[in-house]
Amino acid sequence: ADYDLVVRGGLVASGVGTMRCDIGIRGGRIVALAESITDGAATLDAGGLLVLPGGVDSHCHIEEPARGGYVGTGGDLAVTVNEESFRTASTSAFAGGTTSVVCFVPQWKGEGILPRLADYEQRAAKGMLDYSFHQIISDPTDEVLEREVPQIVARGIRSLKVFLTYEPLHLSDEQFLKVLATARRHGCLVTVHCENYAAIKWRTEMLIKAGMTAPKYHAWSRPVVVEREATHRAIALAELVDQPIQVFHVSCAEAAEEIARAQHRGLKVWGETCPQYLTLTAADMDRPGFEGAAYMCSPSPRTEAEQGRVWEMIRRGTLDVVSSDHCGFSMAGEAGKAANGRDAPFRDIPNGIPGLAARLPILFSEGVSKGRISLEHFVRLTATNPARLMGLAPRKGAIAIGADADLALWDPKKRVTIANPLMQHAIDYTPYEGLEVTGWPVATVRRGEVVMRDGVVQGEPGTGQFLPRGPYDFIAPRGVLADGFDAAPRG
Ligand code: DUC
Ligand code: ZN
Ligand code: ZN
Ligand code: ZN
Repeated sequence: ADYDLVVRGGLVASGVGTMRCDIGIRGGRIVALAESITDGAATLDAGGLLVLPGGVDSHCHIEEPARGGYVGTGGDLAVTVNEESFRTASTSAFAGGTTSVVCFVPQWKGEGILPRLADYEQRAAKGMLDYSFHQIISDPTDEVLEREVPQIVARGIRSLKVFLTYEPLHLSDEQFLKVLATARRHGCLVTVHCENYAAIKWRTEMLIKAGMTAPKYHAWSRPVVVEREATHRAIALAELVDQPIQVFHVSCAEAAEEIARAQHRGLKVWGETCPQYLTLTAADMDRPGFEGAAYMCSPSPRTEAEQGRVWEMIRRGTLDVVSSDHCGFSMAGEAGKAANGRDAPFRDIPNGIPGLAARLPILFSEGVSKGRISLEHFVRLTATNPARLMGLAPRKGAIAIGADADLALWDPKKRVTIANPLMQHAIDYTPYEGLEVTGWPVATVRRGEVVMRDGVVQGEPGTGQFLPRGPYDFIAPRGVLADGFDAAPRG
C-alpha cells in the first residue's frame, strides 16, 4: 500500500474553508490530499464527519510542581503538584480531540531554571501527547536571564511566561522589563498573566477581615479593573522594550479593548481566552460550603453579559486563541482544592479548573453549533492560530501536505451531556458537568496513529514527542524603539 492510513469521505476543515477529500498518511505525516485515495494499509471512514486538525492547546498546566499551588496572595507555600500527569493529560486530550499542548516548566524563587527543566522533561516524555514548553520566570536573576535563558532557547523553548500576580510568582515592573528585554535579545515570545498583585492582595485582606471568606469572594477580590490595569501595563512595558507578547486568559471586554487598542497601534500583542470565560460566571462560586471552589480560577469567571462581550472580541479577531488553561485540582482528598482544608478562606484554595477534554466540544457547540462563529473560525481559534503563534506551524495546526497527521474526526450533530467520566482525566470533577453540547469527537489521530475511537483511548505511554521551536516571524520585534535607543539589542 502507498499509505499507512487513509481517512476517507470526510469534510476536511481548515482555517480558511472546507473541502471534501481523502487524506493519505505515511510515516506519521500527511502526504496526499485527493478526491479519492484507496490504497491504504488501513482506512478510517469519515463519512458524515468533519475532519479537523488535532487541537493545539497552547496553555495547560500538567504535572507542574507549584509552590503555593496557585493559591491567592498570602497563603502558605505548601507544594502541590498538579494532579494531572502527562499520561492522564494525554488520555484526556485525546478524548477531546486535542493532540498537542504547550505546558509550563516551573521556576521557584531562589532557584535557577535548568534543574527543574531536566526533571520536567522526564515527566513530559512519559505521556502520549506531543508537547512544547513555556518557561515560567519567577526569579529573573542575572544568572537566569543571561546564562540560562540562552540555553533553553538553544533547546527549542521559545516562550517565557510571567505572572503579574500570585505571591510566589509575581514580578515587579522592573523585573518584568528585564524579562521582556531578555526575550527580545534571544528571540522568545512572552506570555503574561495580567492581574494587579497589590490590588488583589489589598482587597483580599479587607474581605477576609470583614469575614467574607467563602469561595464566591474570590471573584470580589479581583474585579475586572485589576485585570484591565495589568493588561494595560503589560502592553505599555512590552511596547517600551519592543517585545511581542500574548496576554493569557482574557476574561472581559475591558482587558480585550486594551489589546485591540495596542493592535491598532501596530504592536505585536495577542490575546487568548478560555471556555470558562464563555460558559461559567462568578455566581457558580456562590454555592454552599466548599462547593464553589470547583469553579475557582484566575482571572475569575464574570457575568453572562461579559461572556457576550468576550464572544464579540473573538468575532472581531482581537482574541484569536482559545486554550483551556487546564489546571486540575480534585475536590476530594488533601492534595487538591482542599490542600489547605475545606473551610479555608478563598485566598488559600488553589486556583484552576480542568478543561483539556472539554475545550473543543464547548467551543464547537457554543460557537459553531449556536451560530456565533464559523467552522473555519473554530479551526483557527483551536488549532491553526495557537500553532502559528507558538512557532509550531507548519508541522502542527493544519491539514496540509507535510504536516503531522494530527486529526480530530468530528460528528457535528452528536448531542452529549458533559459528565466527568467523559473527560478521562485524573481530576474527580468537571466544572462543565451537565452542560449539553452538540458536536463531539469520534476519533483522534496523532501522527497517523488512531489514539481514540468512540471514546476509547489507545496509545503507548512514552510516545509523545517534544516539539522544538526555532526562530519565527511572530516573535521578531518590530524594530520600533522610543527615541531610537535600543536598550535590548538582539544577539
Ligand atoms: N490561573 C488558574 O486559574 N490556574 C492556574 C494558573 C492561573 O493563572
Ligand atoms: Zn495565568
Ligand atoms: Zn494558566
Ligand atoms: Zn545572547
